[in-house]
Amino acid sequence: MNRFMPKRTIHKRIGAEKEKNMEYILYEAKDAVGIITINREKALNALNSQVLDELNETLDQVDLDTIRCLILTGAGQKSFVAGADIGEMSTLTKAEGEAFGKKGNDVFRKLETFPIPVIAAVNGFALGGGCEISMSCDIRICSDNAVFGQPEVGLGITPGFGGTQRLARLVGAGMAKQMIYTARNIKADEALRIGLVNAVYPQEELMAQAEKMAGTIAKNAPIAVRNCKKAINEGLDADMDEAIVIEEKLFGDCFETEDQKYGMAFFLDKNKEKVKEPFQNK
Ligand code: DAK
Repeated sequence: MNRFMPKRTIHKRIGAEKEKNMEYILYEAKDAVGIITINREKALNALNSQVLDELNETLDQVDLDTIRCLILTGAGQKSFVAGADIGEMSTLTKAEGEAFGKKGNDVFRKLETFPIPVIAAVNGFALGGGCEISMSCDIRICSDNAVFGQPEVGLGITPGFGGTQRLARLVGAGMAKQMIYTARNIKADEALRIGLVNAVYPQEELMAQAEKMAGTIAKNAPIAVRNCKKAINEGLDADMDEAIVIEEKLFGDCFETEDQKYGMAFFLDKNKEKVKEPFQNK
């Protein structure tokens, strides 16, 4: 079996034992899709240290043998994540501030480089660290009441969880600078127009649409999907000559895998008899 090959096992509810100990993160596996919900609704799902620790632990527990796409969302209908926890941050010393920043950056980077795609289903406010965590995901879709913004300069700080970097890469430097310098929030329609989100849905449809997209991704060859994520992410940080070599290697890596044999055999099998369901967990 190829080193990239997920075991074709029936999925199970993952991390079930540890889940009990989590106060602010809910995790549910639905077939090959894992749904992570930041569950701190009273504080509009603001990110404190405990939320970041639990999110980190949850990601470590995702069963990559069976889960092929993750969805990240917030509890309730008002907020995805209203930023880093301002109450907790207000009393931090310089050293504690650095430690908090590192904790956030580590978990955001873990999401960004997670082997399988992550869809942010932004169900309301995505401010400061909330906008930043959505940008660490591969794809953002949002509800029609979503609000995005980087309000940090109004609080006397710069964005600290990658906002200056990821926003500029996603929407261009000019638009990112305008959003960050003015600290102006934007609504869902504007976020769609500038390319910060891929689609806007009525709130009640958001999760169904996220699950539909995740399900579509999960049906495709898992090794190829993972390699595409790696190629896009690593290629964006390289110049074109290096980027093409990165793609070449990841393309080559797909060959001799069961997925590649299966996918191509399925195409070539005119009657679709010998190979019925490519890429599905057995
Ligand atoms: N932190 C803590 N609590 C928050 C919060 C937050 N970011 N946002 C909301 N809450 C709490 C409110 O305090 C309130 O709590 P109670 O009073 O009920 O106990 C509850 O959630 C409901 O909020 P509101 O009563 O304010 O609800 P409204 O509908 O009136 O307003 C709002 C919703 C989202 C417009 C408003 O809550 C708001 O403006 N929230 C703050 C948004 C914000 O500024 N977010 C950015 C935070 S700065 C770093 C790395 C990263 C960062 C920092 C450092 N390092 C590298 C060190 C990141 C910074 C940020 O994210």
